[in-house]
Amino acid sequence: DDAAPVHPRRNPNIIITGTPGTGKTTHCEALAARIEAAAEGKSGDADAALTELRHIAVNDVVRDRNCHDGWDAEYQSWLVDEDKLLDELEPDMTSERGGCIVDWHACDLFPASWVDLVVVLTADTESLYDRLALRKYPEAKMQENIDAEIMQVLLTEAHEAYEPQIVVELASNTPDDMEANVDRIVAWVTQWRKDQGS
Ligand code: DAT
Repeated sequence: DDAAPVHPRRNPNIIITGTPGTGKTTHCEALAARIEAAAEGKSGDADAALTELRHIAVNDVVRDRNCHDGWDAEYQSWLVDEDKLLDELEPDMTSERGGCIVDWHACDLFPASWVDLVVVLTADTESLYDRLALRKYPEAKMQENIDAEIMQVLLTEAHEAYEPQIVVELASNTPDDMEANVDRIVAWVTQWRKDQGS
């Protein structure tokens, strides 16, 4: 029938994903600042919907709650235990409050029922190269990430795991892009809550 889907939560859960260096942390920090301003009542009415959002930095969860089988020195990253990670995230992601903003360089591990929006950040090869070079990534890791971006690995992963209408690709090449993207995400959250009547 035509009945609107019933959501198990008051606020949308959002995955912010993309190849390392595309700007996940930067976007999430900007969003977190907007959430804080909203909580302090410093922002306009449009931001009222933001006060119940929370940023979950998955990298910190992996590190602090031991969701890994050690550190891969060559790739300079954790060997992630995805089952453990999902167990740790489940209480927040399935809560009635919802509103989790999760940033991670993969997305298809999260059950579709947990996810209301998937933002795939993308960057030009040149911007990405410069950003990863600044991080002094090992050559193999650098090349792997550049290749993944060119081949749109994250976008494909998102499209394979989730309904097309909840996957958005946003360019992240300039600070203006970032600001526009954050505004778009805020507007989307506000609309989602209106649609749910929450
Ligand atoms: P990620 O978390 O996806 O690995 P990041 O947020 O740490 O990426 O960003 C990597 C670097 O690139 C960082 O120095 C900030 C810069 N950056 C990210 N997004 C940008 C944008 N839209 N415009 C300009 N610089 C950006």
